[in-house]
Amino acid sequence: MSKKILVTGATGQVGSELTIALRDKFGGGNVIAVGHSGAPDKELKNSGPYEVVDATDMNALRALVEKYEAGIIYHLVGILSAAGEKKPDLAWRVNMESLKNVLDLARNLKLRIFWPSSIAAFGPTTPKKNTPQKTILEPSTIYGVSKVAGELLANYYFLKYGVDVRSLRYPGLISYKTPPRGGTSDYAVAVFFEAVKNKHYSFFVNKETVLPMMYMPDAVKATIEIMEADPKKLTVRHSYNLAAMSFSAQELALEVKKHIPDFSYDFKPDERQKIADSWPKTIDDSRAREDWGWRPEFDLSKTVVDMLENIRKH
Ligand code: AKB
Repeated sequence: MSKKILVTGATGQVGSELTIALRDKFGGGNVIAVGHSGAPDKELKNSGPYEVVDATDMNALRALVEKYEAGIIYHLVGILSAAGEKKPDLAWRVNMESLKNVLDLARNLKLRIFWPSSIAAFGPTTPKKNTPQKTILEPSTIYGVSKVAGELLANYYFLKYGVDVRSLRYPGLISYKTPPRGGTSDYAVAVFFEAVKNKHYSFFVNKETVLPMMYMPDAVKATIEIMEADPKKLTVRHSYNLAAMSFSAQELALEVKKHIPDFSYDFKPDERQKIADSWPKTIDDSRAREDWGWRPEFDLSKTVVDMLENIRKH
């Protein structure tokens, strides 16, 4: 199998960091960043090939795989939960058609695929504490519906066609390289930028809101680890539960305030509160730990220190 890697959604929150990590590991020329609407930053553009393709366009995507003789796709294209509620038809089309294209290419060209699911696959009827790997999946957002459908489709392609597709249910992701874009967990990113710039942040969820979260270096590590894992060890082909930490919006604000004493904050919940309330508070990721040795490195205090340091630097 060719060692060349395509990363779709490369200018997004995960893509912009995962692409660089993959280039560091496998060489810049071997990792092709594929963007669509977002503009690549200097680092992404200068560290290896950059292509513009709409992943819902099967012919264009196939041409790209053939041009580079790619063997692996990290398919990160997706419209997130809050943005999806504003444009459900578009979210379904982008999230599902692009995934179907990637799975069909994998089936025909024997590619290995990574595709992220999310805690958004869970819904109001899912047990909220220590949410099990196998549980009720009845999401109330179109994004969540596309994640459940995507998990089922991925597993179907694995069973029916032997496609080597691997997936993680990402928690809310905290990172400093790209601004938050249409997610419900965005408050856990925006608070850092606002605290540094304006010394004030209005959370769009209430102070008791607890969600599973993860710092981006852990998400990147997990993504590369599952893709490098021995396929015989993978017992889940829908999507693995993945966890690092859970905290309330208030706990996050207090942790930031430890480092910025004149930081002030308040809570003005909007329509995203309902989405946050439909998701779990803590996740049981023991299957990922047992199957391929998953261990997170960042807790809340380490994350806050690193985020503030990097935001000030950049
Ligand atoms: C969102 O908030 O929509 C995403 C997610 C949890 O998948 N960050």
